[in-house]
Amino acid sequence: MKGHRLLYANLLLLLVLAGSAVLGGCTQPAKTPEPARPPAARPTPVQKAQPAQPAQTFGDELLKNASFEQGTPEKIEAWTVLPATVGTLEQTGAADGAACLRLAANPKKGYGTLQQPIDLPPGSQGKTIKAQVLIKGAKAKQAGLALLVKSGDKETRLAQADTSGAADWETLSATAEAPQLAVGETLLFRVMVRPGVKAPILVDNASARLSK
Ligand SMILES: [Ca+2]
Repeated sequence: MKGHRLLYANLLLLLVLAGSAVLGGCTQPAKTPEPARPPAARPTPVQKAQPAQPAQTFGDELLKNASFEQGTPEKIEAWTVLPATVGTLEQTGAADGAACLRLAANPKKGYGTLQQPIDLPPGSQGKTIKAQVLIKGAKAKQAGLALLVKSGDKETRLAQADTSGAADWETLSATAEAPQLAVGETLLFRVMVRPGVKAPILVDNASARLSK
């Protein structure tokens, strides 16, 4: 009996194996799992075209005699040429109008300086003040433009731009937030020439304007 049971068991096993082989042959080969797809991107909401930011506009010229057209060669109207500087009006080679300013530093007295106070109209605080000037004849960093607040001997520089050494007229621009001036403080527009610069530096078309 034991031998029969073993035989049956073996037969059964064979049948099961054969059956599974047949069935396996009929069944579709298991599909290889597809690679996981990245989650579908959410449809991006249609971006509404943003209206272009309007270019910042600036108001009237705040400087007097901004193009150096008024004055005598040695007395330039509205501008102060500090004693360390030799400044003369030139009637040739101007970038704007008929005249420009020729500026040279006195090597014994430090920086050459040309400046004018800017009268800020009421309601200027928080607006942008944009200063510009054209300069010719300066090598890199030989001359510069600065906006500064002066109170007695104390000076606080708000913005500065230096020459890059361009061969022709170069525009220097400096912008700052219009300051709240306390009593005794003055906002100055200043052009500086480094000590010892011998080549004449020409200055023209200065400008200081407030954003609207
Ligand atoms: Ca001019």
